[in-house]
Amino acid sequence: ANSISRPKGYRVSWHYNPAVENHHFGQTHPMKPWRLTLTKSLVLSYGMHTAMDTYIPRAATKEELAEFHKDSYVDFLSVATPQNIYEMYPELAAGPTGYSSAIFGVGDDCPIFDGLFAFCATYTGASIDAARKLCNKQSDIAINWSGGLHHAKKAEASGFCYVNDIVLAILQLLRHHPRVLYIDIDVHHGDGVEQAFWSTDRVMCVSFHKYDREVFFPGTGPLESTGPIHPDNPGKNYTINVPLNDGIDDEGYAYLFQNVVEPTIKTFNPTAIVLQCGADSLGHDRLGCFNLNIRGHGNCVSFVKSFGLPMLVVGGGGYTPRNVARAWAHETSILIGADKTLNPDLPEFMPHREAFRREGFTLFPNLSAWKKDNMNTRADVEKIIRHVREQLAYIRG
Ligand code: ZLV
Ligand code: CA
Ligand code: ZN
Repeated sequence: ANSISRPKGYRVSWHYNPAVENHHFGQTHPMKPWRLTLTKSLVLSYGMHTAMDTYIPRAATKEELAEFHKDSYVDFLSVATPQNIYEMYPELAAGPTGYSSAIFGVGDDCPIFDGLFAFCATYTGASIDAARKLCNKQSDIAINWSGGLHHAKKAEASGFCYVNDIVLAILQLLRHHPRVLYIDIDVHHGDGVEQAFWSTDRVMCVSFHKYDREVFFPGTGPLESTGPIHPDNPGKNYTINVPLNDGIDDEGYAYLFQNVVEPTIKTFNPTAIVLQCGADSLGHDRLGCFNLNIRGHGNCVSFVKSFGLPMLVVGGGGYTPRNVARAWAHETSILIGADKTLNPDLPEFMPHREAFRREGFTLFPNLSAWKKDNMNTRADVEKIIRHVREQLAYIRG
């Protein structure tokens, strides 16, 4: 049916194994793999796959996961099932529902569900595959919408994330790339990636997020958190945090994003960029509190792409599935250079079209009109930009 010509002068690859769609965190859990089904449906129905190399990557192996994660944690993930978890760890049994204490971070946010290991190995396999295609220059921009699970730690699941596919992908990139810039526009702080590369000057981590230490998960990522304090530690100043209040809009976010990202790229001089595109920073997200529209979110992708560096693009959070799919389909079109020509009206014939009925069958519904006022003042934004510029004065690319 539809087809889109390949971008001129660069190659884009799409890494997706639909096996991720077979897994569910539980009926009431906000993380819905269904958003990936809807994203795929839009990408294919618009014909965007014809402009990319598409790969169905194999699952990551235990050995591959152990390049970052602790062996005992990988072993645990590979054997734990809803059936055997209480036998293996009786201390987890709290009562009829839930777990009492956290073993490897397992609990209500990170339940043990059927096929958990296959799910983790599948989304991670796609990020590792994407990174390898960038390393051997078979691709200039590699996309894995099923990845981006930025909270996972070396031996701990956290915030819906079990295996940190981003860390594993960056470790692949570091085999060929001297400096990797990580940028995270998920509404939550990218704490797992930050922690993994806290003490190195080869990876610079930049996260934009809602910050409220007491009430908003994970409670880390203040402006002052810029790496280790010790003057001899190479990671000092190689972390940038952009803490935000509720309700930031397209204009404020674009201004901040450009004034943080551009000087960071010019100073750090990365040879590759990893962009985490968590879509819970959109307005109307079930867990988020920002006010971005699909175009406002996508402008971050366009801006990063404009530097022309090898790019790994991953998904992340996003809890209103139809809007997640709209954002990631739009961002796919940006990455293949087709955003100006794509019809904003959704294809007339496509699987699951009904899921998009509520806001009208458009890629760009108005997501600004909702409960959150913008609590970020001009002074807050200028303070952040000033702080980042002062910080960057300490580093050399
Ligand atoms: O989008 O959770 O607030 C990347 C990502 O960044 C918490 N968790 C922790 C602290 C105490 N718990 C709450 C436990 C609740 C367990 C289930 C929910 C269930 C229904 C609706 C909302 C939640 C929920 N959980 C909302 N926020 C949380 C956070 C974790 C957020 C992870 C974001 C992941 C994929
Ligand atoms: Ca973030
Ligand atoms: Zn998030």
